[in-house]
Amino acid sequence: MIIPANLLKEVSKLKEQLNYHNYRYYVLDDPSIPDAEYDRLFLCLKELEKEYPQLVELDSPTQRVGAAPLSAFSQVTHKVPMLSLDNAFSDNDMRDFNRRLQDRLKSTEDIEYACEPKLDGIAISLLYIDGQLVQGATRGDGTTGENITQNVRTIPSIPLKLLGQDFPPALEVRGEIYMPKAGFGALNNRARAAGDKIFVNPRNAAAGSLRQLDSAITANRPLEMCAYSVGLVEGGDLPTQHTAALEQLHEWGFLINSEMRAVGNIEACIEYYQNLGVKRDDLAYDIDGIVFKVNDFNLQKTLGFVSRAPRWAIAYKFPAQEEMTQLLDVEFQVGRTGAVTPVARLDPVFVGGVTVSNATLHNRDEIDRLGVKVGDTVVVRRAGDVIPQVVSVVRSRRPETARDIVFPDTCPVCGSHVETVPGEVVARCTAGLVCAAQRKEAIKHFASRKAMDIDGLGDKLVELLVDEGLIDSMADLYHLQAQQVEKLERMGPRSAENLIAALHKSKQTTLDRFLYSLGIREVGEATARSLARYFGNLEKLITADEETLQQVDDVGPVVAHFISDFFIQPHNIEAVQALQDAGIQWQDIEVNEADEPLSGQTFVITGSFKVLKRSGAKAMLENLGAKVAGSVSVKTSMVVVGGGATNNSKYIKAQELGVATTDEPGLIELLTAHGAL
Ligand code: I6G
Repeated sequence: MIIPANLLKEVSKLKEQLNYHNYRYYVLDDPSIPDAEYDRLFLCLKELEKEYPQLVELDSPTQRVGAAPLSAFSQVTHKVPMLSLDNAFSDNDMRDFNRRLQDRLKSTEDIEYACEPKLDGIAISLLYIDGQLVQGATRGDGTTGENITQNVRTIPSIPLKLLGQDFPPALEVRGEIYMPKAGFGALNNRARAAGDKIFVNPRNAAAGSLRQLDSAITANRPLEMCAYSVGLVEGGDLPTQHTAALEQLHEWGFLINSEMRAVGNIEACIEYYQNLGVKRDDLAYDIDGIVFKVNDFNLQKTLGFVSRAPRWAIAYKFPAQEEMTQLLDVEFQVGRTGAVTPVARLDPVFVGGVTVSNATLHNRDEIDRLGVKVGDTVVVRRAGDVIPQVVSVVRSRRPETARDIVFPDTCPVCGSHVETVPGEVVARCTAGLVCAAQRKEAIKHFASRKAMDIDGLGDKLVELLVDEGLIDSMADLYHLQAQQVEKLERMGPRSAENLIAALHKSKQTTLDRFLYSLGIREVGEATARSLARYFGNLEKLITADEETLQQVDDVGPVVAHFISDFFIQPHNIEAVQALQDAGIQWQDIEVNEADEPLSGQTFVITGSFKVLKRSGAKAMLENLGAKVAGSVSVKTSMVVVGGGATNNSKYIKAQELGVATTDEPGLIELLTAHGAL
C-alpha cells in the first residue's frame, strides 16, 4: 500500500508531540497539556498505526504497552564494564577517602564533589544509537547482563528517542530503575485485594517487574528510571563535569535526581549526607546511601580505577533498613478494643538505626501469608517511624525444631473467649473492660496527649496503678490520693503531687477531647471533633440514632454503628457518668453557622511555613469549620503551599486538578479576614 507523504509527516509529528509531552509529564513533572489532550493525540496515532501497520516503529509511544512474551532473556556484553562502588560507613571513612584522593593528586586543595542519593533499585544500561533506544540491559556481573530491552521500553520515564539533535551517535546511559514508594503501596494493595503475592519492599518489586518475560506485565508496574552516569560515548562529546553531564542527559530526555548538586569539599559532603538522612523518609523513593563523585571528569581520569571500582567515587551508606534475625517466640498482646495481636520476639538486631527486639505480626492472615514458624530466620524491616515489620522468611535456614505459631482460643490476659468476626481478620477478646489488658489500654488512651492530656501519666504508670489495684477505671484516676501514688516504684512525694495536679487540671476539657478519650472504635480525633461540632452537647450525641449519626462528616454506617453500640451499653453510660461525677466538664458548643464560615471546605497544608506553625494553622482552619486533609483530590477547596515550593507534589497535583492554591501570606490574609488571627 502506498502511504501518502502527508500521512508520514503527520505520524512523525504525532510521535514527536507525544514523546515531548511524555517527557514533560514523567521527567520534568511539569505537563503542559491536560491528560485528555494527550489521550486524544495518542488515540489519533494508534488509529493511524492500526490502519497502516507498516508505520509502526519501535520508538512509537504506542509501543510502550509491552511486546510478545520471550522464552528467555538473551545475554549482553557491556562494552564498558559496569563497575561497583566502594562504601563508606562513617564520617571518618569519608575523610579518609578524600585524603587518599588528595594524596594521589599530590594536592591539599579542596576537591569538588557531585552528591546524589543512591536509589535502592536495579542498575541498568541503556544504549542509544542515533538517538534511538536499541538496547536495555541489567548490570549482571558487570561484564555480562541480561537483555531486557522489551521491558525497559515500557517505562514511561525512559526516552525511546532522545530529544534534541546534539547527542553522540552512540550513547550508553546508566542509571537505576526503581519503584516509588507510593506506586509500591498501590501495587501491593491491588495484589492484596486480588489475593496475589505481596512484594516485601520496593526494590524487590522493581526487580521482579523487570524479570518478567512478558513485558505487558512490566508495563503495568509503576517503575521509573533515574540516570546517573554514561558508559559508552562515541562520535560526540559530553560536558567536562559530572553534574553538567547529567544536566545534559536531562535535556536529552532523562529523569535525573532533583537532589543532585555539586559541593566544594568533603565536609560539605558530610553535611549533605546528614541533611538527606533527615529527609530520607520523606523522599518519594527508597535510598540506601549517598554517592559522592569527583565532579571533574579530567580528575576522575587521573584518579582511575582500583579492581572493580572507580577511585573517584564512594557510596556513604545509611543504616540498613532490613536485617536478618531469628524469631525466638511469638506472644499475644491484647489491645484497647480487645484485638489479639501476635508480636514477634526477636533475637535483638540493629536495623534502621535502632536495636529491634519486637515486631508486629499483625494477625493470623499475615502469619499464614508469611508462612512463618517460631525458630525461623526472618527479615525484619524498620523504615522511618514505622513500627518494625517481619517482611519475609528465609526458608533455607529453617531449623528442624521450627514450630507452628498457635493462635489462642482464649484471651492470654483474662482467659475469656477469643472470637473472629466473619469478614474480619482480627481476633478479639470478648470480655471488654472486664479484661485487665483492655482496661489498661483504655486508661492509657484516656490519659494520652491528644485525649485528656494528663501530664506525667504514661503507659508504665498506668500499668503500675492497675497492677497495684489502685485504679480499675478511668474515673478511679480522679479519686487517687498523693499518698497512694508516692509509694509506687520510681515515684516520690513530688511526682505524686504533680500527678494529682495534672489530673485536676485535666478535668477542664473540651467535648471533642472527651469524646476522643472514651476510645470508641473508629472515633479518632477528627471524627470526635466533627461529632462535637455537629451535636454541640453530649446528650444529643448519646440519644442520636445511626441515621442521624451518619449526617456527621466522616461518619459512615460502620462508625455510626460503633458509636451507637457504645452508648447503648449501660456500663459505658455509667463510665461516662462516673467521669462527670468526678468533675470532668466542658463548655457545650453553640452550633452557629456564622462561627464556621469555612464549613464544608477542605484544605490541604503543605511545605514549610515562616510565620505560622502548621499545627496552629490547621487548628485555626478547623475552628472556622474547615476540614484539613492530608492529600489533594478534586474535593479539595484549597491547597496552602508554604515555602514557595512550586515543585511540591501537592502543589503540582492541585495544578493538575485545577484546585485553588495559596501561600502562607494568602492563608494569613484569609485567617485574618475571618477573625482567627
Ligand atoms: O550503583 C550506583 C548507584 C549510583 C553507581 C553510581 C551511582 O551514582 C549516583 N555511580 C557509579 C559510577 C557506579 N554505580 C559504578
